[in-house]
Amino acid sequence: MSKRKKPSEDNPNSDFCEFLIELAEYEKNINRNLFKHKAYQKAANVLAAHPTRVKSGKEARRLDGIGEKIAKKIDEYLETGKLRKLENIHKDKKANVITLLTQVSGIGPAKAQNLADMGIETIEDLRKHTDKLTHHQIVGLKYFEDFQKKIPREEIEKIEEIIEDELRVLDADYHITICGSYRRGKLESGDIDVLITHPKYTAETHNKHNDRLKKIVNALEKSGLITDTLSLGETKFMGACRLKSGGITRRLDIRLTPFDQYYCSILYFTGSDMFNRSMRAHATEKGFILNEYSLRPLGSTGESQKFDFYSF
Ligand code: 8GT
Ligand code: MN
Ligand code: MN
Repeated sequence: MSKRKKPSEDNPNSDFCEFLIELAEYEKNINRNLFKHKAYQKAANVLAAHPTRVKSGKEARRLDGIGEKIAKKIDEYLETGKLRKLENIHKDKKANVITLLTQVSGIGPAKAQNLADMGIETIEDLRKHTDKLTHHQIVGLKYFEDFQKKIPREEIEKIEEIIEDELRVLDADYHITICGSYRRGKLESGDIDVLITHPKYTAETHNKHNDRLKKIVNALEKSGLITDTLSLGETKFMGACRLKSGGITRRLDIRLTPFDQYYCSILYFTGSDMFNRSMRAHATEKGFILNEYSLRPLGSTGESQKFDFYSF
């Protein structure tokens, strides 16, 4: 997962989106106000999807998710070309340090604050204090520069091919779908999100399959694709991979999901986060519950998975 999201290129409101995303990151990482974080993020998304240039705060207010305060910021930006609030944040040394530290994979806002309080100000400082870091954070730091770089689609296609080839050796029946921003058609991604299932692996037989993902990860390590593991559970792998020809180490997420939940998992793992939120709200309005496992009528027990393919 990359920690910074930029608006798409063909967006007439991209400058608004940029400052809203920056404010959203500030609320998440420094203020730790998730409510405000989501509000700014939603406003950025709404503006990113708006086909024409917004000419005033008043016009922006007519859009869903843009209230008085954000409308005022749009006016201030249109009038002065900048935002006082952001200017002040840029001058705040501690805020800059925390923003930098949260760019390291595995370092969240609380840990970043903690490290900043200890006087750690740069990536260099951090490299001298790895004793204060978890395994995940140490690997994140090791590949800090690489993980900042976006991954072109063609590289993801190559990685997909290798995963397919390696898994076919294990078992011909594996299904693989690359999700995340790649599945949303982006030309570049922050990481590679791989979803895997197998017809014999179902929600009911889950217990009998608890070493399946480990075997998959082992095979991909042996092939030389996976270089590091950040965390590995029965259904979720987070780590790093590298093409032999590529040279840049990439973040790799793998989920193993039961066959009978595959389509809801694909939907969930494709995102975006914001799209998932609005899709879940839409399902609720229609009397359904949608999550990464199933789509089922509101009030049903959840024991039955028979609604999984309900609308696919
Ligand atoms: P990217 O190009 O920056 O990687 O963009 P992305 O592919 O949209 O983001 P991602 O962080 O890789 O997440 C892909 C999808 O996985 C998200 O849309 C979200 O629905 C789902 N997801 C999880 N776990 C988590 C999590 O811990 N954080 C986030 N942000 N998303 C998660 O399954
Ligand atoms: Mn991811
Ligand atoms: Mn991703």
